[in-house]
Amino acid sequence: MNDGKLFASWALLPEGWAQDVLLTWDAQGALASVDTGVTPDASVPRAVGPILPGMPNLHSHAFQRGFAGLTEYRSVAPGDDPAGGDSFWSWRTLMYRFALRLSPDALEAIATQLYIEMLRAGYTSVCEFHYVHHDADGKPYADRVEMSLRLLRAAQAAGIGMTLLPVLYQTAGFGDKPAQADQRRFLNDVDAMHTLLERLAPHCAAYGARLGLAPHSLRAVPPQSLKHAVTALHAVDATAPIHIHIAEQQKEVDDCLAWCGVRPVQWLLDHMPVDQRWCLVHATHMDWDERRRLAQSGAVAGICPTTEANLGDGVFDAAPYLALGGAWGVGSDSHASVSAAEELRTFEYGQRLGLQRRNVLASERHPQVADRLWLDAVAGGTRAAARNVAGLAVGQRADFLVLDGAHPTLAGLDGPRALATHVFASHGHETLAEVRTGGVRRVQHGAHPLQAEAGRLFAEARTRLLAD
Ligand code: NGQ
Ligand code: ZN
Repeated sequence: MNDGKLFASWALLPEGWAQDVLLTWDAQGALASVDTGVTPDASVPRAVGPILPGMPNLHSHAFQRGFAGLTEYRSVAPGDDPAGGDSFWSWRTLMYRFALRLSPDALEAIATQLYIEMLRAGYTSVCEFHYVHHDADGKPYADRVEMSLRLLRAAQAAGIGMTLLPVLYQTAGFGDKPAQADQRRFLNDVDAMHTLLERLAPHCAAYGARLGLAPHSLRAVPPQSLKHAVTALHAVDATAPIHIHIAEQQKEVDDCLAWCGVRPVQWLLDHMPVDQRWCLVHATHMDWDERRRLAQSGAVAGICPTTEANLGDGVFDAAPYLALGGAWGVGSDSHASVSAAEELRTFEYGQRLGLQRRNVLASERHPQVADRLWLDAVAGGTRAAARNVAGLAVGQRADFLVLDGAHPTLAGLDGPRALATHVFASHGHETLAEVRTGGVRRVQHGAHPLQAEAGRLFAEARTRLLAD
């Protein structure tokens, strides 16, 4: 039986901090009650510190964890002017080299390690934007769902909630530019994608995962395919989430303008029924009108601050978007960093550096900037994940974190100050005592029961990949 209860002096509910909170959850791992102002009897377990809702990670390419940290050297993309220096595009060339060597076993080892790291860092669900579908020659595996199943297994082993987003990838650039040889593992036509979705639906149901679709980008999916793929997805599940990379690089915006005369976010809003089911990953480069329309659409802006910094993408201009009520959440994307707190901190710091101000994303309702960031990112991440993970409310999954109130960094602080310190002034994850998904304790005293074994398999897999 999986039902349980936990009392905490402080808990961050969707509407804000509450005191003396008793959570109870049922045998299926859903919250059955959230009561405040409670005086618990002695038999009720007490949390060692404030409780936070678990953070959904809205954007992950799990395999990229396998070479995180290994592209931080000078390398110029073919065709690039060496004087221009390294760029997103030269990084991508290195990333493709790694993707070409990946085996199913390596993917499972890397993803298992990564998902354990995510849990230890405060993420309780992940949206996996999965595009390495085929073998190294670009031929489908005997079972087309091979690589997808490895990701589902990794998520189950770690105990993280999963939204699986198989990626549709067809072209190397706007205007039907033929795919490059080093993109061969990613390619499917819309019929093959429809079949993949139909095959994956029962697997996802069996693993308790949500299935969606990710047309990779406007660069990689021509308009007709985009429309047909969304129709195919809706035949499988009319409410399924749709994620797309949209405007990460200035070159992408320029190429889109050259192709159709309008910018990528504008093109998408003009041609597709963008609503709450959509997540626009890296909506970095938007003009005022795009920003206003995206905020009004209900779609989620998928922001990946540490990856966007690492790849030199640009800064998402957050203050006006948030002022318009735009939905957003965070993803660890390339996994240069895996930490919910660090993504939020980096997001706020990008604004501070740009505007030469402090606490840019605090609001009248949430003067503590960490409260605002955490609650917004849970709400937007939940919409992107399309699972019941909207925080500490009845009917939602019992996905939550317990801060370590006994740690010197947090000792003696109330809930709001403890969260602010966790986000802005803790070193790594040592201020996280416990992480639960569906009520089950996955991380205790910062440790996951599988971490030693998973770490060993990860290191072995990476050594083999680098040797080949
Ligand atoms: C990806 N990653 O699909 O892994 C992309 C790079 C591309 C990021 N955009 C490839 N961070 O966009 O073409
Ligand atoms: Zn991505």
